[in-house]
Amino acid sequence: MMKLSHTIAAAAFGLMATAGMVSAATVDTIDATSGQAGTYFVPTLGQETTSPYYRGAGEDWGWQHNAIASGFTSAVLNISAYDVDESPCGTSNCEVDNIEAFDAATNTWILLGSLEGDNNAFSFTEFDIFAAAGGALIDDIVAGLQVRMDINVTNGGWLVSLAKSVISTDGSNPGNPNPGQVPLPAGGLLLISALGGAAFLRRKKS
Ligand SMILES: [Ca+2]
Ligand SMILES: [Ca+2]
Ligand SMILES: [Ca+2]
Ligand SMILES: [Ca+2]
Repeated sequence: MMKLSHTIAAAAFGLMATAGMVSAATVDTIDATSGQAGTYFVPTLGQETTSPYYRGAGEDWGWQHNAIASGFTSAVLNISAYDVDESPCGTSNCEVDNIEAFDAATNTWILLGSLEGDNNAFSFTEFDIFAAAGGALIDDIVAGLQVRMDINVTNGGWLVSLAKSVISTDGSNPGNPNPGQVPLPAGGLLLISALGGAAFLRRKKS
């Protein structure tokens, strides 16, 4: 009987995990709507190559995630970047944008890796922040992880913008890499202005 109930509990847990309903699973998204001072997340799709969001070597910046309750058994950081011109981009001097997270216990920034985004598109780069530095960042995730980006560590002339930074635990889905507020597609705007223009002409004629 004992064994059977354990089996049922394990099966129920498995079902919940499959459905993404495990209580520890969390998604924490930092973007323009978070309103953090000193951050430059692109608010709206279409602003990704405009100032102050599209930034170069001397314009490094960082942000802070919210505290996440302990108990998770995996955690990844997904950063959505626009226009990362990483290898292959010629023979030398590709765009290298390093992502680092802060370990409070040792008062050091830990290198997670470089962005591997697409040219002229938003895409996620995923970093394992649970296994990084032998688990040294787990307590920092619980406290609220500090993250920063060193743009162009090789000092090239490349530019990059970010849409969001997402921590997801226990396999939860980080969502869409695009900036939060998506405007009407250009076709929709054209249709609306065309309809408006037609209505205006009709009124003038009548
Ligand atoms: Ca830099
Ligand atoms: Ca490019
Ligand atoms: Ca730590
Ligand atoms: Ca670029």
